[in-house]
Amino acid sequence: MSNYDPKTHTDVERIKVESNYLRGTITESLHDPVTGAVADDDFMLIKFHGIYQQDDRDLRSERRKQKLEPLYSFMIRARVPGGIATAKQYKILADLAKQYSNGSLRLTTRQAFQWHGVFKRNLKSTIAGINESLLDTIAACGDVNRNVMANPLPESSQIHTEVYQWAKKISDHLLPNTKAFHEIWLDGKKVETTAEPVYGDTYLPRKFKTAIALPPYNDVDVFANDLGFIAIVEDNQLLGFNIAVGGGMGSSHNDNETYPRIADVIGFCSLDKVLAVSEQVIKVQRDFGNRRVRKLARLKYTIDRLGIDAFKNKLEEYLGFKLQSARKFEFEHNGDRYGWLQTEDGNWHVTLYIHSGRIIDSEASSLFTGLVEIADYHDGEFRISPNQNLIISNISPDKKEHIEQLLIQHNISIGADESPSRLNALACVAFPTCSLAMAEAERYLPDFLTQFESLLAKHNLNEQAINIRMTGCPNGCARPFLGEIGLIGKALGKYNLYLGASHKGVRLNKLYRENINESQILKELDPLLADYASSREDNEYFGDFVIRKGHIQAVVNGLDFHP
Ligand code: SRM
Ligand code: SF4
Repeated sequence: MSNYDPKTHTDVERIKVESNYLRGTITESLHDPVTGAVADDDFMLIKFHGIYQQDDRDLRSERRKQKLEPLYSFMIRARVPGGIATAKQYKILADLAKQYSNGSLRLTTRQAFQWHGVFKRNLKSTIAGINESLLDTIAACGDVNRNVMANPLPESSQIHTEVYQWAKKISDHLLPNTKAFHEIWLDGKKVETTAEPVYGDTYLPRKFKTAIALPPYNDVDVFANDLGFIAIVEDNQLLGFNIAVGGGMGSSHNDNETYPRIADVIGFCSLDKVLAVSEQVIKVQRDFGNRRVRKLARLKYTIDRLGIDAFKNKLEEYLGFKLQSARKFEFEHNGDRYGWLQTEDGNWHVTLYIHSGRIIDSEASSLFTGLVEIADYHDGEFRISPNQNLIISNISPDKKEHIEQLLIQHNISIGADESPSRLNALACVAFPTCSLAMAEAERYLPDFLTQFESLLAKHNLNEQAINIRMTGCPNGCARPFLGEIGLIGKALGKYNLYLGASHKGVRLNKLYRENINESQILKELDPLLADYASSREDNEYFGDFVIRKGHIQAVVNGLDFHP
């Protein structure tokens, strides 16, 4: 039975239902030589295959003047559960970037790899190459469950391995059933799809995100996810997971119907119930999510519409059993730890600082080339952190020295020379590739941080880590509403300033000043930092301080986000 109602549902629902399980006319679009773009409906469908059509926004007006169509190209996102790739895989992915994209690889805030600037004629070869590495792009985007995040820290290795395996299992379990991907991109045999057992023919009303956190680390920002699993460990044994539902960051400026929301913890499930819980949460959202208004379609709105208790009851009805009471847990922070670390097995791991996850050669560092050389030599893994950094993991003791030398030779940072605030800062991609950007983020953050560091120095706060998260729009791709300082693009050079999220990712921030430029932002922060420097308590984070001192109200419930 289809969920589709042509009278009330959005056009995206029509596109999905008419797509023959995500096939649409993608193959025809790929062969159309007249344009660098794909057909309108395929624009939406390719997302389910891990691909976004974009155009270079730096060149838009020039091309318009020349009466040319925009310079279309595609962003491809791989599905990398838990962010783990082998060095061998990394090498393949980097080679593909060199051959087909703009020469960079991008690590995302959800532990995935992205290629930008791939032209239509190169799409199939790139996707086939990714598949040859034994990774894929299926369901990396689209109205389905996306890349499942997990804590990539090697310290807690045995539990980490288990948690990672759960990320992979959940990710695989929730993959769409359709074979469209293999047919279109890998010239696979045509196999008719007759059903999508989990999703149905209209898939989900909106994207769906899952993460697993391993306390005390909340680097995955588990409460920003539609579905979060929080590992409960006793006597070094993984017992199961607390379940958190209804997180999300996306919102629109000046639209109080939309808001970021922290997920609610609704119970605990043992390991044998994890897949059932993930599947049934999806099914409740599939059946009760809003298909009439896309901007209100995420699970967080479904939950607030139904009420959390009614949602939980519905979920238990779908599950056929009751969830156990949530267990105790405690998060310490949501950032990364940099530099070298040795685990009990004798292996080494090094967390690199990668500015906004962009792996590219520049004047400052031959990062791209250096990582390829390391990948050639290394036989362990490359793990992507949820904060856009890279961990070269499982380096055997005899290989450490050479890898260390390569890092130095290519001027690749392990965070030693960066300020704590820079190390904690995140920015989304924004210009020039993101079609939704209203202001710069990745390209502007380094300059902003230089100004901010001067301000910190003025108040003797250089050693204090303050989470700054900047995005080019309120969709929230760098989880800016969980930043102690959130800067969210309003227009070119103008940002809304948000304050008061916690360092642990358990409280949202709130609007402090609207539509201000760099000098105004610094002017607003100056007295707050002065106050912080003089009257903070021991170990008090900036986000907690501004709330204690009444500079801004605490927001733990998304419904209180707007004034
Ligand atoms: Fe995002 C849309 C980039 C993580 C919320 N996001 C986009 C698009 C695809 C723009 C578009 O739709 O045309 C951006 C592509 C830019 C580019 O050129 O690469 C984009 N999002 C990213 C990445 C690459 C940001 C980064 O700097 O790393 C992240 C890729 C993650 C991944 O590997 O899957 C990314 N996006 C997020 C997150 C963070 C997270 O999930 O932890 C969020 C907030 C959490 C959430 O989903 O609520 C996020 N992205 C959005 C939204 C708002 C969704 C909503 O509920 O309203 C959009 C817009 C949309 O879906 O319509 C969006
Ligand atoms: Fe684009 Fe906005 Fe996401 Fe930044 S937050 S990548 S500008 S959609």
